[in-house]
Amino acid sequence: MSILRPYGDTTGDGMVQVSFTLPMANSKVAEGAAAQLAAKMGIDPALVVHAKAMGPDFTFFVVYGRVNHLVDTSQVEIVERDYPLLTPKEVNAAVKRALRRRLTIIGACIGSDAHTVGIDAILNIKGFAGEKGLEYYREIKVVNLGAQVLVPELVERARAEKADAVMVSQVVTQRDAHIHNTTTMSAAFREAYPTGQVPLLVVGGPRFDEGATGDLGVDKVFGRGTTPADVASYLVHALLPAPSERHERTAS
Ligand code: B12
Repeated sequence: MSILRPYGDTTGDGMVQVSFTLPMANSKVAEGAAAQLAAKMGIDPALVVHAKAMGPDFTFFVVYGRVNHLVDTSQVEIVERDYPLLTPKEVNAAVKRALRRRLTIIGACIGSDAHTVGIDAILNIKGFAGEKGLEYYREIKVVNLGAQVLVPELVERARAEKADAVMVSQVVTQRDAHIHNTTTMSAAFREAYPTGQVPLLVVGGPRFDEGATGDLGVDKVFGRGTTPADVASYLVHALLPAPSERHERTAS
């Protein structure tokens, strides 16, 4: 069945729970304002189940209620992985066969962002979700620049290392910092490199839209839950010739 309603207490009852903050002191009026907002969001009836002062001028709310909207799962648009998932051994073999040198990738958290846990999960040997990070791959050289790297510094280092791919992490989304920083980064690479020679630009973070590559000016966007194998397999897919072409090249 493609048409669904949310589930709260019983199947199909349409019940949801939302939370938000209003810039008002905690009071009965503030609770009424929260209920009014929820009604305008299509939650009816809306029950304010939690209200807590966040300092003198703000209140945090949790509202529980019924939405009238239906979800049509046949209309959902997602970005599917369109390349095979490879083991570290397969990735190493593919790189060795196609390049006859190691693949160099350079990673960083750019701008003021100091959230390195995500990119370290992908790059560091300790890895993520039971998978080892890209440092574990013999045929991949990882240069991890860490936190709060300035874009000009990243570009300069990428050139010095002759990086095949640049991996940027952005976790903070306040004032759309992740979008501004990423578009600044991709523009800087396009300006610094001749056309057709820009390294593969990859960005990741929990609040990116994976379908936004065009708007961000990057080759690939990875969201929450990404694992090192997803990324290593993508590098093989995007940077190396397809297996049949690889074979032809070796044969000729
Ligand atoms: C740990 C943490 C911190 C630590 C960071 C330590 C460190 N060395 O990273 C510290 C305490 C320093 C910190 C500071 C701040 N934090 Co903080 N932090 C968090 C927290 C709790 C967890 C983040 C995390 O580590 N997740 C685990 C990793 C594994 O997940 P991930 O980052 O999503 O990464 C995965 C994917 O997204 C993807 N990925 C990520 N990057 C990349 C890159 C590439 C190339 C690829 C392929 C994939 C990829 O792969 C990863 C594995 O699957 C989050 C809340 C939360 N629960 O998420 C808040 C959170 C991110 N922080 C927040 C804030 C506001 C801050 C501060 C501004 C707080 C303050 N007022 O000082 C500062 C900012 C510091 C700065 N200059 O950046 C907010 C951000 C809100 C927003 N809308 O932007 C959050 C969401 C908390 C909240 N709910 O308010 N924080």
